[in-house]
Amino acid sequence: MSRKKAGKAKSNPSASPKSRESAKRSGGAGSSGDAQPDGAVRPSRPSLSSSGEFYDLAFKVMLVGDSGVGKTCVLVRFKDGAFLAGSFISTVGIDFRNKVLNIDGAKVKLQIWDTAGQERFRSVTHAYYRDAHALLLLYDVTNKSSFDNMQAWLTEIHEYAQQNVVLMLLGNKADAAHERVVKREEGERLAKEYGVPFMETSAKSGMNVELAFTAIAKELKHRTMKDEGEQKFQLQEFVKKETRSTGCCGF
Ligand SMILES: Nc1nc2c(ncn2[C@@H]2O[C@H](COP(=O)(O)OP(=O)(O)OP(=O)(O)O)[C@@H](O)[C@H]2O)c(=O)[nH]1
Ligand SMILES: [Mg+2]
Repeated sequence: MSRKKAGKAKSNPSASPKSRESAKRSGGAGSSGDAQPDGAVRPSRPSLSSSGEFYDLAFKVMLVGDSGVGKTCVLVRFKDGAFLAGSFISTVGIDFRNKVLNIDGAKVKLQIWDTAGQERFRSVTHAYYRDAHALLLLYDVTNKSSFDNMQAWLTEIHEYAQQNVVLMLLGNKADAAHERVVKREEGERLAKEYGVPFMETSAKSGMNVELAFTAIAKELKHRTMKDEGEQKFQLQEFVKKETRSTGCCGF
């Protein structure tokens, strides 16, 4: 299996759809290998990166949800293992980071797009949906309106994203027990209604953050590399099992 280097994390906070095209040409997830009919990228030639990271498959994952729900913090927790405490700096436009995961023997590169939740950047976000292989839709368990807006986000996703996009609902800030206004059961109910996997996360404590991205990467990998005789991967079942075993959401 050939492997390609993973590009270094890039920061492009105000990227427009136009600049995104040039980013693609100069090394975005969609440009560094052979695009397959399923949209996954399988690099054709191995090469060595400065960080020594190679990958077999590449996918684009988008973080969406209202402003302030913790999208950037979830991404920073996943990428750097740190929590961005202190004053809230709202994302402008869009930004992305890469991370390579080892999924069942394959190196899977996730290019993760961190979108701005603010309404005024919505048209920028719309332009990215169609390229996304997976979407993590976040609300804040301490903010009722962010949860009430899930319906509108799901409608938007239905309108702009690919039909077979992998979708997961995340209730973030589960560490903030005293400020919680959305019960875990409410999140579970909504997810069930829409048939999507669900878990509560905390960018602050790190709870379930790695799991959310790993589950997405597993689903995308299994969809792309269907090995003979291998059992079909069940994302919902995996999430249920793993969140239970990590004692999810026991705040
Ligand atoms: N307690 C707690 N606070 C969090 C958590 N995640 C994020 N925050 C805080 O919530 C605020 C907003 O976080 P961001 O990650 O910047 O929010 P965002 O969704 O990226 O917002 P936009 O960029 O405007 O769309 C910051 O002050 C964070 O410190 C969490 O898991 N727990
Ligand atoms: Mg942000």
